[in-house]
Amino acid sequence: MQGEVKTTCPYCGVGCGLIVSPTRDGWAVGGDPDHPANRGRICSKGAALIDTVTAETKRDFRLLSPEIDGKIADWKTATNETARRLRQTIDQHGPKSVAFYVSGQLLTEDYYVANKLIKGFIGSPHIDTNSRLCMASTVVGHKRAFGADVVPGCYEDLEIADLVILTGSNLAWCHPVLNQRLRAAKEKRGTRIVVIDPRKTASCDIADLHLPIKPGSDVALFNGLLAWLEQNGQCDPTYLSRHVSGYEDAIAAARAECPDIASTAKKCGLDDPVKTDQTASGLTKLETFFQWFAKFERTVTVFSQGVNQSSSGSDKVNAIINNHLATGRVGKPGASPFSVTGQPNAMGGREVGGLANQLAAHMDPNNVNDVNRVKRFWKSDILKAGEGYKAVDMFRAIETGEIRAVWIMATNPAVSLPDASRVRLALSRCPLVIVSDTVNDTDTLRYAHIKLPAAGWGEKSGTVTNSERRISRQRPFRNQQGDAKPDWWIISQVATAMGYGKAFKYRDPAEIFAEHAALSEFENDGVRAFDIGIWRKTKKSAYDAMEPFQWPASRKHQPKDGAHRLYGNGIFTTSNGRARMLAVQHKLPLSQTSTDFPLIGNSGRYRDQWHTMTRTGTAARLSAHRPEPLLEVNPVDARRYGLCDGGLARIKSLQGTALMRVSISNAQMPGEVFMPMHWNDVYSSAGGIGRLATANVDPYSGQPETKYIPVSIEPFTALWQGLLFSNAPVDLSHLPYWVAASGPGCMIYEIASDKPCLFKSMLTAAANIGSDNTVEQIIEYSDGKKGIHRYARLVGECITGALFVGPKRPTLGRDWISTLLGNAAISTSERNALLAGRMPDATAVNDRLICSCFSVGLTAITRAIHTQNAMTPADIGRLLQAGTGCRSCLPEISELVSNTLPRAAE
Ligand SMILES: Nc1nc2c(c(=O)[nH]1)N[C@H]1C(S)=C(S)[C@@H](COP(=O)(O)OP(=O)(O)OC[C@H]3O[C@@H](n4cnc5c(=O)[nH]c(N)nc54)[C@H](O)[C@@H]3O)O[C@H]1N2
Ligand SMILES: Nc1nc2c(c(=O)[nH]1)N[C@H]1C(S)=C(S)[C@@H](COP(=O)(O)OP(=O)(O)OC[C@H]3O[C@@H](n4cnc5c(=O)[nH]c(N)nc54)[C@H](O)[C@@H]3O)O[C@H]1N2
Ligand code: SF4
Ligand SMILES: [Mo]
Repeated sequence: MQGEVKTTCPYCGVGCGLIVSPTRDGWAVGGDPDHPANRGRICSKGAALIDTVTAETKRDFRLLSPEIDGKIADWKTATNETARRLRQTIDQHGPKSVAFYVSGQLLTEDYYVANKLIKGFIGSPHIDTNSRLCMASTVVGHKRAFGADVVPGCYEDLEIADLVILTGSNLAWCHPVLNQRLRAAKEKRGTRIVVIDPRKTASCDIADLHLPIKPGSDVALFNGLLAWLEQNGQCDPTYLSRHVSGYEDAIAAARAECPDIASTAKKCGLDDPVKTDQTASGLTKLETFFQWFAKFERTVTVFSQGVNQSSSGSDKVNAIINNHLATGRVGKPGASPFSVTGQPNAMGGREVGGLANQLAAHMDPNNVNDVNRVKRFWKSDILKAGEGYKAVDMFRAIETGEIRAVWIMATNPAVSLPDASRVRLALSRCPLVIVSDTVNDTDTLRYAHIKLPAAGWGEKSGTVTNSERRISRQRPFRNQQGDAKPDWWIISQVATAMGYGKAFKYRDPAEIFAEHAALSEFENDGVRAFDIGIWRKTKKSAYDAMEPFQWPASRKHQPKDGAHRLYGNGIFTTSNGRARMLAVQHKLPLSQTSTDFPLIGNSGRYRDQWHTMTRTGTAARLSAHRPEPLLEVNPVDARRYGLCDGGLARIKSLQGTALMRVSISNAQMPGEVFMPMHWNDVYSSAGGIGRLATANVDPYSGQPETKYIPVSIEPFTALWQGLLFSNAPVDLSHLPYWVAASGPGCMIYEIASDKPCLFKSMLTAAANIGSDNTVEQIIEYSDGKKGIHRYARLVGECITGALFVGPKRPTLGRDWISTLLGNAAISTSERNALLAGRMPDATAVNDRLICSCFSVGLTAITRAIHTQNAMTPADIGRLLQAGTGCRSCLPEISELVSNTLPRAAE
């Protein structure tokens, strides 16, 4: 299509700049050395972007045409019919019967247009976004403390700080390039790093201190810190008197709750002998943490979902910010509270006002002046004051029939919302479900009456804002697949078909960005922090040439090169210019364990999967890192509940059940288990945890408590287990356990059941992918006594399926077999090796992928440690190259060399 293209990664909120260059048979991707977020760095997900792009096209993962009630339609019919059904709903049930549920993965331009259509023209306040599950508590915390939703710091702060605290953040896996920057800074200048997380994560690899607090106890910890700072004369009275209000109340609350270190330790579960081992200085870990906070002026506290996804999420955010305000450490070089955002455009969504309690461009839906201003700007005669339903309530209103039409864009709520069974029930009852997505099968799409194919990364054009307020361009480098169209185009066409054409006459995203910029400076006069007015008249050519910049970017405040901070002068966005400290109190999580559900279920992310796997699940090298969802459990609990490593376990909560492979690990504290958030009905029989999670929410932010799910666990005894390889879809719905993963040449299914099964039928039932006149043949080997069965399905000389069954989980060369299925023909020796269950080359057995850049697995690394005396990650790098590419696997390699890596099930 064209030469080198500079664009931005579509995954995490680090917002790395990438360069995509054409190659003979596709494209190559690398980090952009000029982009300030990453300066050429990249992580395992970013590096595998081309794999996902290629896989999704090759293997028919994409949604290529609009569909109405299961029938393919052209765009004119689809947009007209969408408009007609929305209009009919509005006519019969009023505008508030319509809702949009959108996403931090939309580009700013898409987001702006969706927000404008529903609020300004349909006249419904009900638009909310998956950021409700993600950043909503931080938005509340920022507004309460600073008067606006502003991240004061920038990435450079992590490099120049003396102390970096990661609380509720697994930076090594979730913001890997920021973690690389932090690691490099530590190597250079010895930055102290503290991790506050109930479990030991990959981020602990470079930490000096890990505080495994009791889940949900962050407010007590930071209240304890505040009380201690005050008692020890470590607060900054000058800063407080000039720039902060609420200090006395906040201190009183903190002191009442946590008068000393001992009481704080008790509240946070750090009085447990297992957790309190003293540091070299003879102090307890908690004392050490407090002393470091007092000592290092340059302190950054990074926080993420361990803080936000809680019924006290907003208070946790303010408890953190309180300590930074008390010590005058906000927006100064190397000193700030720092919320790292999750999605590529979580920030952009907050800027356009995509949350139900936002209006647009940092304006308030409850402020009549703001509403009138936006009304004038949009030339809307229907925009009204008032908030819409937040995500959980929105789906409740769908369930009751109050909302009768929902348009879901770029999110998969049937998986990611808590109490997912109830969300599915709501969707199944909703008279009109419209879903815009890039792929052709998601749990949510299965409920759609109208499916609209969206152009994906690499095809669409627009902007995203990263965690440090930096706006960058995503640029296209390939043609749109099938009939797929950019989201802004789809929304504008529907708006036009509904009769609002005048307000949605956009020809390209540059026009939308210019309008968004104009609204941000409209009657602003410095009142609203978000102002990118210098772009208000931008033309396509300037937009296309846009370099990454941080906001604000207004006539008063021109962005400069380099890092930019806000509030460093102590003047905040509140009416009196003072920041606010808040009196907050530790509250127990709303979800509570009980005798029926005695364990705390924690949930979160894996290094190489992205959310509900619709994209990362298509790439073999990303799937190989963790091919199955693991229930991570402490050895004590494993014994108590009769679980064994590598076995299967049933997990139950008040809401639902799940089935996962067990991984026994000391990284988990007794009484707590960890589960990944990624699996769903497309990739597993029962690996989704949305069905387990409670829909308890923070009272201020409405953010669900997905990090604290009371559960019970019990062994699931399988009669047999198997590995199934197939390059045609297989219906496994009769099995209690199956998990699908993409292999190099086909899909690989882990299967198991407590009942006998007709094994051969699983292969024959798969759609025949040979041409009509090719004979399909099943070759087999069985040892009935041992319960071992092996089958291969051949079409001509090609192998199209294989199945291995035994009483235990077969440990086979997944990659080797999967590659065979991708090949044109197999040799006799390969055929014999398959039936004998023998791999021709033991090194091809990639039991668990550690380094995805150089395809190095656990076995090879372990062997290098034992036989080649590798002592450090650098040794492993020299011997195997592992860990020398994107470096995302360094934490795991260093765990392996120190021989403490919890062995995940093979
Ligand atoms: N690989 C990968 N990277 C991603 C994503 C992905 O899907 N995959 N998603 C992106 C998105 S949208 C987001 S929001 C971010 C999320 O990034 P993170 O927030 O870093 O990721 P999580 O794994 O959800 O949770 C972080 C940690 O919170 C801990 N935690 C649980 N309860 C508590 C508690 O009560 N207190 C404290 N202090 N910690 C607790 C968990 O043990 C977990 O290790 O990641 C982004 N990056
Ligand atoms: N238990 C538990 N639940 C959680 C979390 C947790 O930690 N634990 N984390 C929460 C958090 S922080 C988040 S952010 C959410 C994420 O949850 P979701 O937003 O539901 O997850 P995704 O898989 O990213 O869904 C994005 C969808 O958009 C599609 N898509 C991709 N690009 C485009 C595009 O350009 N246009 C359109 N129209 N569609 C596109 C993808 O194919 C996919 O179906 O999950 C939340 N749920
Ligand atoms: S850290 Fe990785 S996933 Fe995040 S933006 Fe950078 S390359 Fe993408
Ligand atoms: Mo998120």
